[in-house]
Amino acid sequence: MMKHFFTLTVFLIASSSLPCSAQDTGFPFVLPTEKPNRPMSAAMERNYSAYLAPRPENNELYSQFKYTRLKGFDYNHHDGTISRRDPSKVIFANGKYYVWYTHRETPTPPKGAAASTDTVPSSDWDLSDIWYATSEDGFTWEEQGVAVPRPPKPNVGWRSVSTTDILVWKGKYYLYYQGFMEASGKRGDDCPVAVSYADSPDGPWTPHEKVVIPNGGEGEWDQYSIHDPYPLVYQGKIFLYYKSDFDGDPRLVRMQGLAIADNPLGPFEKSPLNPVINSGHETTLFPFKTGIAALVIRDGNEHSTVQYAQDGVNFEIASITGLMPNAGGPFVPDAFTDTKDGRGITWGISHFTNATGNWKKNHSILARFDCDLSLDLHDPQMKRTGYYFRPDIYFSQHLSKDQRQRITNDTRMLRAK
Ligand code: AAL
Repeated sequence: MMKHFFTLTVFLIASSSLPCSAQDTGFPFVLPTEKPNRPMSAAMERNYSAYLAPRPENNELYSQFKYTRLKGFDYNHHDGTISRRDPSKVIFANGKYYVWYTHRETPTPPKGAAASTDTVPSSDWDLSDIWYATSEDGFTWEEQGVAVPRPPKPNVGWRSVSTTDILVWKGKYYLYYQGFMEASGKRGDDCPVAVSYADSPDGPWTPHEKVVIPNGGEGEWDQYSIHDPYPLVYQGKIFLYYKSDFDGDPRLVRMQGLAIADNPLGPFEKSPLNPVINSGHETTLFPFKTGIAALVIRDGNEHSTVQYAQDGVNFEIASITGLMPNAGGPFVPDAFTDTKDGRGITWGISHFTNATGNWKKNHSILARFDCDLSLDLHDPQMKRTGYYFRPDIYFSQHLSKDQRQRITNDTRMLRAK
């Protein structure tokens, strides 16, 4: 008898401590648009605290991505001798769109560091120059030719200039790019960042001939590579995000850092909080509301996410998505306006590496991506969460021989018990 009285007492005390709403019913059938006043699990707390909306279709920083083949670029029948990759952000000037990118045109496809020569590339971005193209509609492009050629030895980038991005600052144009002083892969994908400038997006471009974003000090995360320079204008300064590969081959870790300057030619001061993004590969960012948003792709714990930093430094996951653009160079109308009301993005140019799936003809192609990461667009077709892939796509991601052998051994051990 006492046991039942005790249980009833505990239940009444416990019940009385719950808000009255939770006493009566379970979680409501109609998903509340605002955080409900009731005890919730960690997952439901997160659903209301971590994302801009409790469901993805209303989350301005969630989107699917759609891809379109571009017209106007010739790839020598995809034999690996011409490659275009790592596009810049897209800008609109003189009544048309502009994009800059790594252009490799070599007698052979890449052959690796050991076999590389003055004419044989080690990697897909070795022995490259920065070219550019223009477009009336963002789908059909007209290649204009070289913007920044490799400079003569010993200037920074004499071996290869690649992976560029554009900054427009006080009416002048600046192209930041990786400057290789040896064939990529000789020691690692090691390079600093250099810059050239012009009065017009059509050039002529003047090289600054100094390293503008230096490698880190010995033993520091970015001691060897400063990749994917990505400048935005934010808080009245140049916020240049970049990626570095560290922890050493073949277990490379890729994270993203930030360097800030008042002048496009530097000095740039690296954030003491670097790395500021703990995952990702190439850098793709844009002003959003009062902060900065980032597409975080491919590598690291938080790959396949869109992230947001209210201060441009401390990034949090804003959504989880898929099939993200590799090396995305979005069209960001307010990339350089020092906006306090970033409107987001709806399209850009990205790349596909090893475009034919044949490493012996390795080369990359540019492509267009579209999305709805914009406060000024509401496209429900971009806000779906499901993708349909035919079964053969799944079967193409098959077990390796070692995995099959491990499974065979496991079954054999089970049978032997
Ligand atoms: C890209 C970028 C940088 C690297 C190589 C070419 O995805 O991260 O540019 O150096 O790969």
